[in-house]
Amino acid sequence: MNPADGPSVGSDPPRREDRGLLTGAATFTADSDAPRLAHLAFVRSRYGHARIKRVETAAAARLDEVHAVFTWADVAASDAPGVLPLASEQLDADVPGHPVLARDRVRYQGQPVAAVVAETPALAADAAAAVAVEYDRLDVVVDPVDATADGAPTVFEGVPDNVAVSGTLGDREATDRAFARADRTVAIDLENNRLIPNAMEPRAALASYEAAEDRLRVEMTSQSPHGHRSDLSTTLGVPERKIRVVAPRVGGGFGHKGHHYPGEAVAAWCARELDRPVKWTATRSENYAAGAHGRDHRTHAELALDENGSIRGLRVETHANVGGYGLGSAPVLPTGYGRLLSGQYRIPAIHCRTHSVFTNTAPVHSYRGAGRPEAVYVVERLVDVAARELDVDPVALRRENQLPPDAFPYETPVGATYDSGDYGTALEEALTEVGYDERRERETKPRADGRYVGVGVACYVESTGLGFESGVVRVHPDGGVTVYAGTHSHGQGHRTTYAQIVAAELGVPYDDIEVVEGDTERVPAGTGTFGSRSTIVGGNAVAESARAVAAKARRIAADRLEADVDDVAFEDGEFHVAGAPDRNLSFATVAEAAYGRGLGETEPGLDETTFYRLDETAYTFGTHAAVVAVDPTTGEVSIERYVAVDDCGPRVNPTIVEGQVHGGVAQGIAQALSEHALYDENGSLLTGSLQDYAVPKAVDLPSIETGSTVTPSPTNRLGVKGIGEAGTIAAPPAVVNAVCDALSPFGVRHLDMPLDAESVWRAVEDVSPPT
Ligand code: MCN
Repeated sequence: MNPADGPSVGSDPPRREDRGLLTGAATFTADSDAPRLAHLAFVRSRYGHARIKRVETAAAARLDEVHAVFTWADVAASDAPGVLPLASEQLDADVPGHPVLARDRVRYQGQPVAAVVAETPALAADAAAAVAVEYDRLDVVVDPVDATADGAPTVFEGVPDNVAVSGTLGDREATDRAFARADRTVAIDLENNRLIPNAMEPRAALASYEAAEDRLRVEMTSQSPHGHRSDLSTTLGVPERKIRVVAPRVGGGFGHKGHHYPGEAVAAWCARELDRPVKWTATRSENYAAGAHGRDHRTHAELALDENGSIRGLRVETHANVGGYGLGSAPVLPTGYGRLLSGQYRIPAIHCRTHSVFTNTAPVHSYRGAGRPEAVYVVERLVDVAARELDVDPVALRRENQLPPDAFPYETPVGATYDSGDYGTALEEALTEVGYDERRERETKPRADGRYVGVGVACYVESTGLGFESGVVRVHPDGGVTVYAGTHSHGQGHRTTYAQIVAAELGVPYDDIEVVEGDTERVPAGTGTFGSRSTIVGGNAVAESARAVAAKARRIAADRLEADVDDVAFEDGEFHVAGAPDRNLSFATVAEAAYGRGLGETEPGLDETTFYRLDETAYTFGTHAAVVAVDPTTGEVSIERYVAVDDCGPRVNPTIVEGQVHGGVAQGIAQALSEHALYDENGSLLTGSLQDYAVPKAVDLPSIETGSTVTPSPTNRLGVKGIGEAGTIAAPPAVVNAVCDALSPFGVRHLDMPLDAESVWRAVEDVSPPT
């Protein structure tokens, strides 16, 4: 087969992953079994904030087929530290870490207090219900602004103001000067609603302990197997070399499965303590109560402008909810969030101040977009509000301030260096597609059906990539190829796209290439899949290895053909001497030779490993446009058109890229219109199940129309940028801008997400009817 005829970069082979998913043959961690398998269930805190007076385990332990009931005292008596590593060194305060089972205090509803291991999941759940916990309830705070008020309940004694860490970016004085000189200033207060990630597959782990070798094997739902190995090593006090993390198929993650939690760590600890395999599968409610949530920002932002609409300055102050414990690096806001505050615009002065605040809610961590949706929402709402106050078209204001294509590389006042971009082209394409001009003309009058139509756009810039990844390309003696990568696809389709990249670089048929991820003993090292980094970092890692393998194969062929290496060409799957096509060798013959069967001077093996490192970020960008119709009598919002034009550089697989955009937009629309994780004043999660937390159904979503522009990134040889999060970043401001546009005849200036029917209806009722 001529590889050039097969799928390669830029083509659309169907996702290899889908056959198993569509036929139901795919298996997940919860499907795994083991001899003598026991099951783990947790006793979780009923309260948002309480001291634990007593945990009574005897009744549960006496139940049939209950193998053990553990509390913190048992963990403390073992050789495991039992505490999740936090980003403590990055915090302003030296707070205690998250114990895998509560020590003497619980700081959020759902925090694990005790663990029960029994013969079946049902027996474990029954036994967990038989554990009696006596609490002394403490005052609760759930809102990040309220938590900084004088007299607010204190989550950690050592942090009286509840502020885990504060930070600033940009030049305060220059920004204040820009505001002092400005012709106009515009301010907005907005909330970025708290969300709960909803992967189809809840978290799960099956841990086995091999006592003779003192080795742990933890099969788990992970986006970052090597990262989890390292976290487990710290929490369990077991060297990394003694832990094997295997992540089989993972049914979605959205950031949620990149973090380290008590569930998986306790399963591994129990397996060691009991010397038998132990499985834990989270219920949906456990995932809701005690998995990391996302977003939850309160922001005050101000824009300074000239009278001609040139933006002169931006000031932003944000309180972000960290939850009961600062997991990982999530609390450190200025970098992931503040760095994006210049958006697509030339803004001479920006200052951003952030406060990451402890509250009695589940830990908040990265959820698809992780800081970027929050930043883009601030900028894109502010620009729309400014346009309305200046009485100019929101698109005209964007055009006035957008960076031109010759501005790159562009250094923003908040420390980002944008690599490449052509923002205007993506904007114009989206506007043409959505029919922007004709829709604007209809803006102020209701349609015949009484609905008000609005159109909104959001222009975004998104940081993608960074860090290191390993990529191995191993050619087998028969010419087949296995690729190993340190990333871990959990829906993104790396088995397809990495094979396309390697097929293009190596020139072997796509069907001869297999991709392996998700096993710390088969893959040398890895960082994982998050931050839309896999293609740019992992893809370049496997591409480098493929190039090195191709070069070596050519040397071996030259040896065998007794020709100069520069005279050897590789075409149609064969090496041949230039000008002498009958002096040729197949790729498989060269592969066989590489393993010693007829090897000449060249060292044996056809197997290369690259530790690829990316120090510069690639900035994906685009424009999304939404057309909505709002019924002012019911508050119901329907999205009539949704157009997404994204630029992630060359697309390895355009269909996969579009799929990524579709999924992200669906989640972004969900944030804009329906999803909201809510706690009451006691710290009880009100939206603790799919029944209460309004994940949209397919009928609630519009048809998503995708377009693209292609601006390669100079940061990497493939020229690619990431695309996995673009939809969740652009959709919320596009939809909210469109709804506010539709409601402008009613004098509605801003509405906080989610724009559900009740809040839209109330907003319309609260203002005077249009004249
Ligand atoms: N791609 C491409 N050409 C490009 C860029 C990407 O063909 N120029 C392809 C990639 O090769 C890959 C997919 O698009 O198959 C996404 O690639 P990339 O943007 O590199 O993102 P990652 O693979 O690192 O995925 C992470 C990203 C994040 S951060 C979240 S959260 C997320 C997401 O991807 N969670 C997902 N997409 C998801 N999709 C599914 N189905 N499930 C999730 O949990």
